[in-house]
Amino acid sequence: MEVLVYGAGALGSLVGGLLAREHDVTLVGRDPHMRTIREDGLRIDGAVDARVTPRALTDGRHRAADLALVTTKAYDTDAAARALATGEYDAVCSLQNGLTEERLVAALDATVLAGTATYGARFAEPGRVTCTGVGEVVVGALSGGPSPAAARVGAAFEAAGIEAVAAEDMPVRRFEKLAVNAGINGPSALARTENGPTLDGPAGEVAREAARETAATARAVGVDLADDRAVAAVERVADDTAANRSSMCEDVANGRRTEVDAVYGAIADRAERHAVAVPTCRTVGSLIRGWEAARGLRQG
Ligand code: KPL
Repeated sequence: MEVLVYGAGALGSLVGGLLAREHDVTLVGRDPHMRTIREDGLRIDGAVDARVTPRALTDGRHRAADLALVTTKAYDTDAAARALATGEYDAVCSLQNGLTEERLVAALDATVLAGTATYGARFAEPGRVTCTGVGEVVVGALSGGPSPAAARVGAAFEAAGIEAVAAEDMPVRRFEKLAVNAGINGPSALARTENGPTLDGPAGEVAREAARETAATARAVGVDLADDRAVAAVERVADDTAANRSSMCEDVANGRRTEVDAVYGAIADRAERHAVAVPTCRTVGSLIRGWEAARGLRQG
């Protein structure tokens, strides 16, 4: 299968690199990472060891492939969609945080699939990414139900040795993932703790309440996510990734813009439309936005 990975950060490089063991992969990212991959290949270390030679581009416009995986930060989704709209893809699948798929649907003619990935990835240096935990990739139709495109994508992942599931319940899985991000990312960034201690320490109740509020919001938009399932998902991921720092904690530690709008903004917008109270998500979102504003990281 020909696969274009748009957004060769840590997760995009890891997933693209693993796929390149079996498929024809093109990574789209930034120099010096892309230049190093062109010159020396891509090295994966940690829980998986591999050296692969995917194509590495800094411009993802006017390309064609069977599948485009979108792995950019959520705030770069519109730019990714504009670039992908100049090319041709049978299917486009998001592996991003936040509910980004609707934006891809609005911009693209291709079949847009929803996806989640629980592989842990850390950018080590240009040309090298570390797998900090073997997980699984789940893909499926955005509105749920069977999807031949998702089945093909799932089979392509499995052929490359990646644990993959083609799921028919993506609506609930998307909100479950959003609950995990709401529960772990903001509290861990504010407490500056790894995922495990975030749940075990004083920030744990904030994390669990953010998950319950996300579940209430999901139910208000017609997605049947129980509070207990959302909280259990947060606790499971925090446990599985106990020693890792969340992407938001890393962003704050490195003085970078975060995905606050894609996580807490997405919950608050939907909650407001359906008169659901989400005070914890609003507070966590405001604190992270305040941190971004003080550093000039917010646009508009
Ligand atoms: O997606 C994540 C992130 O760090 O952005 C995990 C590891 C699941 C924590 O929410």
